[in-house]
Amino acid sequence: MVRALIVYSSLTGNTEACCDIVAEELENQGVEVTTFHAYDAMPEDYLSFDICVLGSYAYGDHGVVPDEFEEFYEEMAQLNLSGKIYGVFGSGDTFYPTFCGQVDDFQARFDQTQASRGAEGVKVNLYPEEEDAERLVHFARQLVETYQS
Ligand code: FMN
Repeated sequence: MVRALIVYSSLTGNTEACCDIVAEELENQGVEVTTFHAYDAMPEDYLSFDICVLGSYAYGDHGVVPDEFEEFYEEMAQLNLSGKIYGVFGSGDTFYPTFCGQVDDFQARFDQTQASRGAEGVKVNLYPEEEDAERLVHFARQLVETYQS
């Protein structure tokens, strides 16, 4: 069975709602899903999974990685995830000059690990509305399709 790990962080529930949509669709696609909060996860945890997913909100005026992901983000630089598929989603607020910069930052980090991007990152403005949910479902399906191709 294909296995996916989603590591996420959410302060006010928006990213968590995105995470639930992604997890449900991965399960619909027959994937066994494990979900860890950023506080309880280390980048090495991805080594035991086929599909590596990360969901984070944006923090700081330039959309940077939130505090609880900082160590994780730093440690990702030493990780080799070649052969694995990854995908990043996140929530932010278009009010800020840099909208969802954390999604780009985490994608760049995953690229350094030599994992393959299975789907383009999804940036959600605040809480996922219907159209966002569709993009997140598509994201999850694409991750599985890329893994299987
Ligand atoms: N969103 C952005 O897109 N870019 C930012 O630079 C940014 N900075 C923020 C700084 C602070 C102090 C706060 C409170 C929010 C900021 N946000 C920014 C918005 C949050 O990322 C957004 O509200 C998000 O939906 C929160 O997700 P959560 O409900 O999962 O915690």
